[in-house]
Amino acid sequence: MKATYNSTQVRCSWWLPGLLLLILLSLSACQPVQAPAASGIPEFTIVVSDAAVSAPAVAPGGIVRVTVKNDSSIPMDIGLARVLEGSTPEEVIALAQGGGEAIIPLLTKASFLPSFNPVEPGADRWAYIDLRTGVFVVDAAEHVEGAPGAGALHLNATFTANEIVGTVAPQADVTVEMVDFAYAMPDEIPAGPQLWEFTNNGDQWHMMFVVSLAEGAGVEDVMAFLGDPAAMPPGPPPFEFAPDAGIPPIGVGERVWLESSLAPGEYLVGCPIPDVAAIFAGEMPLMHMQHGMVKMIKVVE
Ligand SMILES: [Cu+2]
Repeated sequence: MKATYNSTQVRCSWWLPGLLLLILLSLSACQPVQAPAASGIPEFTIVVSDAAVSAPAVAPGGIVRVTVKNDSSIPMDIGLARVLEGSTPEEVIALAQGGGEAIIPLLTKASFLPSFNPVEPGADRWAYIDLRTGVFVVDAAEHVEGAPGAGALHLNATFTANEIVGTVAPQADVTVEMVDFAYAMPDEIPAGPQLWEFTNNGDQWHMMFVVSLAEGAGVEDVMAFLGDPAAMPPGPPPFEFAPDAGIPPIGVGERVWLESSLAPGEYLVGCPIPDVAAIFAGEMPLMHMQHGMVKMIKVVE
């Protein structure tokens, strides 16, 4: 797969801005909302300092609550990934430092779990994650607006989950099933803090951004903007990101719960990730949104 990617690198270069943009989108997703831990769910904390990431060497497997705490002096982008069968944490760590262009090779070696972009100094963020069992990498780097550059300092930790300990799923308020290429989810969502359960049942990684449309703008305007921002007429973007909503990219088979809060109104949700199957086949990829992974939802009091 990597060889295919290399041979199509030039042809794929046009979608890189879109890919970089989706990382930017992931940065605005999922701001924290405080909530007490549900009972019966094991939990552990990952702490990032200026010099190191500390995580338990062995974490409880199954469904766990993971808290990521930033004890460093700068805002940090902190993400988790599952190391795929046949790959090593060292390979994943090396690729994670490669910036936007290493993302496609990285996808063949790691399955993304939630990332928190950024975690402010002194702050913490959390998610429920179905770790199942496996080997995991934590990656922390100084927060950047937009795509991460190659060569920035990354701090890493590796942990394993050998045994299913967490067998209780938190009670979700909103369930979102992500497939290639659609969201199965309610059309109407209650306003205020809600626990969203995201499951990736597709064959590709997926994400969800949540935006409110500018007056008179439609889904075509959002797709045109994401596809090629430079080709858009001057003026503000045709949409505005909803704070505290959506999910950054997660890998195939992953299941994650995040709490977020939306004000009443109408929102567009969508997945701007390029069609990786097309990339691996050496074809021009469309965004998942262009394949239909986009939807209007209504948030009601
Ligand atoms: Cu998608």
